[in-house]
Amino acid sequence: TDLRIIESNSLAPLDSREALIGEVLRGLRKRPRSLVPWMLYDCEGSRLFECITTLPEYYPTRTERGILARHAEAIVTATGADYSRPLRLLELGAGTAAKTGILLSAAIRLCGQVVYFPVDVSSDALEAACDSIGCMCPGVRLEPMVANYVTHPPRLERFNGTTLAMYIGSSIGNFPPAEARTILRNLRSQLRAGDALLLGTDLVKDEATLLRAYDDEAGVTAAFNLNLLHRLNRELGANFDTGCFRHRARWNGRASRIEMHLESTCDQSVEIPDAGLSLRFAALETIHTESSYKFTQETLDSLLEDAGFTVDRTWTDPRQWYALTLAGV
Ligand code: AVI
Repeated sequence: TDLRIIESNSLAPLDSREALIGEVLRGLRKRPRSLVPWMLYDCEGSRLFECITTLPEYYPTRTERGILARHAEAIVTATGADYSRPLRLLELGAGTAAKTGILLSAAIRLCGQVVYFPVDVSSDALEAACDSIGCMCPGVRLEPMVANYVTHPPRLERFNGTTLAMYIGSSIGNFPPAEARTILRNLRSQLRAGDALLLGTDLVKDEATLLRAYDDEAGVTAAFNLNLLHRLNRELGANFDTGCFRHRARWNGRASRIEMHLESTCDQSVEIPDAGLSLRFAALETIHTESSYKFTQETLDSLLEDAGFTVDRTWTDPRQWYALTLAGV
């Protein structure tokens, strides 16, 4: 399949070296120090994230898959699509499309003609997505696109049927609220009356469950977080001693988010030659590397409404840990 490529510069930039240096300068010279989540996803980071999704403590992936498996046909039906016309499934941040096949199979059963339009910054991930969807749902037409959907929201060509946009995997939760709203507003501006959005979000729950999901027994999430320092060592010639930083997961109840930090275990100096930086870290000082926002039905509804969507229906699991919300334009 041909990949359409749109230049990108913020989510996980196609030219990551320049952006990496820019973010290191922006985030490590100020206090409190912070870096941006896309930096976690180099090759090793993406591999570690795939491992995280299978951990016993990391419930979001399997909970979302369970909701999809149970309600896929109801979700497609609730879009109100006219099955005499084709159905287009646009997926933001498709990744490897591991869960999307469930919805596409339901769409094929209900509506003969289905077009799958996955958008992702990683061409490797898109190729994997198209391979797996090609096998799982052979009747689906594939139109993949490499793009940064934050800076360059995909332009949708006119289409003689309903478009269902999917943004699942709780990825919206890794953006601060203002950015999340912008992403959804931009997406909405590409949709037309009758089209719909399916949004996957993680819900607020007891703190211990949340913390376990981001600080697992086997230490995979710790390795995922610390890999960011290995990446700066590999790509920018930095000399972080990763034995002198430790992974911390915190629940910030006021902001309703889990935060991942890297905490310095002692007073130390670090050089990052390719960014021209010399840094001093005090013992217990942290670098905030990721936030993962958790929603309630109310905060979810207002996020969608502020972005101009109307909430149609939410499907959840028996414990109400995770939500898939269908919203109209
Ligand atoms: C990709 N994203 C939805 C994950 C999350 O849960 O926020 C990233 C992650 N970070 C640590 N574990 C998983």
